[in-house]
Amino acid sequence: MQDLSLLQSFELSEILSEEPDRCRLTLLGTLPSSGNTSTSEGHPLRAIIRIEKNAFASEHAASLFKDLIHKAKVMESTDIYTWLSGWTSSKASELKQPHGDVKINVICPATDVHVRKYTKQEIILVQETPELYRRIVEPYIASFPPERTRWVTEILAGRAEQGKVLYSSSAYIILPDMKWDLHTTSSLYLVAIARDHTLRSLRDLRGDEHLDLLKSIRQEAYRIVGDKWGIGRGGLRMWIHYQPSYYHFHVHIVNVNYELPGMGMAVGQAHLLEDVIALLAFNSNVYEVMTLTYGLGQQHGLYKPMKTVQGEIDEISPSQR
Ligand code: M7G
Repeated sequence: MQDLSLLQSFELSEILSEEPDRCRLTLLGTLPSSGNTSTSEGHPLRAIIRIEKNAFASEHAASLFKDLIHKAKVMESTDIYTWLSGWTSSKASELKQPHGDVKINVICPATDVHVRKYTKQEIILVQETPELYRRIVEPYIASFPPERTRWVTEILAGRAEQGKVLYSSSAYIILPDMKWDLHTTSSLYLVAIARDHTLRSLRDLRGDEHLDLLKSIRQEAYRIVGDKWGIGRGGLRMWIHYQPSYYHFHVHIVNVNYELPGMGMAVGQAHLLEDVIALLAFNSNVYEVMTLTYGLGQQHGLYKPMKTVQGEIDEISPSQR
């Protein structure tokens, strides 16, 4: 089909597929017949149209960023993190839209840990026994300065993102995650943050102490997304990362149909809240005694120590293990 004027007469009837993670929309509709075929003459023809955004060209990265930032609006800013909505188009009509078509995240000043986290890298799978947790992971967590989670303290103390808080109690807070553009329901992404700062990760969860907290987060998350976005039970995927980037306990609350790129939803890394609740109900100390298997990027602070011990473990013959 060479005739662009025919394409301009596209009549949309249905959105077949919305894939925000791939920046892709697939549409069903009709196009007028070009009159070339005897069978279709006069009748509109059924047509599928797929629109996909191209990847950014890295060779123009600096000018691309400057151009985008020129038209961007700050969505939120907490501690060293700022996220903005930007417009790739310069058309006045599009600039008037309340939401841009790109999201820009800024971390400044960025630490080495941030640089390593965002560097593309190979991963290996490691097995963390309770003993390795105590010997390697706990000291690693303790080595982070308090500034690492200052964004959490700012939110919990009521000094940041307060206009966006969806739920707050003496035990936790629910608000939109920095990853969300705040309006695309198909990529809805919220985060529940516990107030108890001694609760660092999945490893610290105990059934007798934390089941009420986890069940309450599950209940309120369903209530909020049901009331506000019309998403019913079964429409949410809630998970806990191990290892997380930030060792202050939080739960990811995401539209179940959204496929997060990268490691965010990988097996081993993301533990379903439902499964965590079931396991803790079965055995209150399960995360104290369990061996946890997860992927670690080459740049991760735990990569070298865990790879070294993993090598030592692999050298022991199975009969000695
Ligand atoms: P994580 O499992 O520790 O690490 O999750 P990840 O970033 O590798 O997923 C922390 C979650 O908190 C992520 O989903 C972040 O996008 C989110 N997050 C991080 N920061 C710094 C902020 C922030 O300042 N505000 C909000 N609302 N969310 C944040």
